Amino acid sequence: MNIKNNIIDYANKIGVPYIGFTDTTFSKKFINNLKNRRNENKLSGFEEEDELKRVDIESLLNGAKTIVSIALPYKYKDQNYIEPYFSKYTMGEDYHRILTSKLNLIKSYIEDNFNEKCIFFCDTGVVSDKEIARKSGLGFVGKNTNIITKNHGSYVFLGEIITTLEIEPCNAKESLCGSCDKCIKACPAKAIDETGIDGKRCLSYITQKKDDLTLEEMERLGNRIFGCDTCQDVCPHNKEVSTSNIDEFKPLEHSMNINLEELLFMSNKEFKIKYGRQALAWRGKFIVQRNAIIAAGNSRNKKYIEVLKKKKDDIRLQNYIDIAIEKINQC
Ligand code: B12
Ligand code: SF4
Ligand code: SF4
Repeated sequence: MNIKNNIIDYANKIGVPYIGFTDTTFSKKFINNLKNRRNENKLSGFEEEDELKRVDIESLLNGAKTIVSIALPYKYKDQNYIEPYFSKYTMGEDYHRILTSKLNLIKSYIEDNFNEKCIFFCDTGVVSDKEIARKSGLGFVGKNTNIITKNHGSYVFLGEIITTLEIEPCNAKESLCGSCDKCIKACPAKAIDETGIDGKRCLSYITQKKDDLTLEEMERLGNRIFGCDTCQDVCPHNKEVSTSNIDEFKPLEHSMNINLEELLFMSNKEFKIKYGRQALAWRGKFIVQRNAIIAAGNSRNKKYIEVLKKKKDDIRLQNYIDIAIEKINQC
C-alpha cells in the first residue's frame, strides 16, 4: 500500500469517512474572489480579512507540501420549525472538539510513521476550510457556498492538516448545481447570489452578532435561536442524505425540545453545564437568551407570553421582550 492509501485507511478506521489531499497553492481566481468580497464589505468579520495571509501556507509551516482535508457528517434529525429552534450544527456536541481529536490522531499517525511535521486547523485558522476541501475533492462548492459531499450533502464539518509530507493531490470536483437556484430563492435574508455570500446579512451571522439587532433583523430571524439551515435544507443534494454515525453529534435532548422558561432563567453556571459543550456557547448566555426571546415573539405563540412577562426585570433584554410580547399580542 502507498502512503496515501495508508493514511486514508487509518482515517477511515478512526471514523473519518471523507479525506482528500491537495497541494499548498491557491488559484488567482480564489484569491481574487476573497479580495472582491472584502472590497464589497461582504466578509462577516469572523474570517481573516487579509487574503494573502489566508493562502500563505509556508508561513504556517516551514516546508509544507500537502494539505490533508477531512470532513465529518453531523446531521441526525430535522428540527420542528414551528417552535423556536437551534440549527443542526449546534444541537450536538461542539464540532471543534470532535474534529480536533480526529485531526490530532491523523497528525500523530503522519508524524510517527513518516517522520514529517504537521499542524492542523478546524474553523478557527486563517485558512479557508472550504477551499481546501474543494481542492482536495471532498465535495463541490454549492451556490449556498457550502461544500456538498456525495453521501451526507453539505451537513459536514471540515478541518485540515498541513504537513511537510509529499502526497499526490486528489482532483477537485465540478459543481453539480447547474441551473438550480433553490438556495438563492429560499434565503430569507437575500444573503446569497451567484457570486457568493454577504456574510453580514446571513442570519447565521445575525444570531451571533453582539450589537443590538434592528427590527428588520429580528423579524427575519423567524424561529431561529442559533444558526440557520434554510439554504441547506432546500438543496436537492441534501435530500435523503445518510445520517451521521458520530454519536457526539446526536442532538442533545434540551436542544431538540427547548424549554424557554428554563433557558431564560438559568444562571451562568447552569448555562455552562447545559450548553457549554455546544458550539453556540462561544457567544455566551445573553446572546442565546436574546435570540430565544426574539424567536418566541416571531413564533406568535401565546403560550410564551407568561414566561416573557416574568423575565421583564432584565434591563438588557427588556426591549427585546417588549417587542416579542407586542408581536404575540397582535395575533
Ligand atoms: C466566516 C464563516 C461564516 C460566516 C460567513 C459564511 C461564508 N459562507 O463565508 C457566517 C457566520 C455567515 C457563517 C455561516 C455558516 N457557517 Co461558517 N464559517 C466561516 C469560516 C470561519 C470562514 C469562511 C470564509 O472564509 N468565508 C469567506 C468566503 C468568501 O470564503 P470561503 O467561503 O471560505 O471561500 C469560497 C469562495 O471563495 C468560493 N470561490 C472560490 N473560488 C471562487 C471563484 C469564483 C469566481 C466564485 C464566485 C467563488 C469562488 O469558494 C470557496 C469555497 O466555498 C469557516 C471556517 C474557516 N476557517 O474556513 C466556517 C464554515 C465555512 N462554516 C461552516 C458552517 C457549518 C456554517 C453554517 C452552515 C452554520 C449554520 N448552520 O448556521 C452557516 C452557513 C451559511 C452559508 N450559507 O455559508 C462550515 C462549512 C461546512 C461546509 N460543508 O462547507 C465551515 C467550513 C466551518 C467548519 N470548519 O466546518 N460562517
Ligand atoms: S444560512 Fe440562512 S441566511 Fe445564511 S445564506 Fe443560508 S439561508 Fe441565507
Ligand atoms: S440548492 Fe441548488 S443551487 Fe443551491 S447549492 Fe443546492 S444544488 Fe446548488
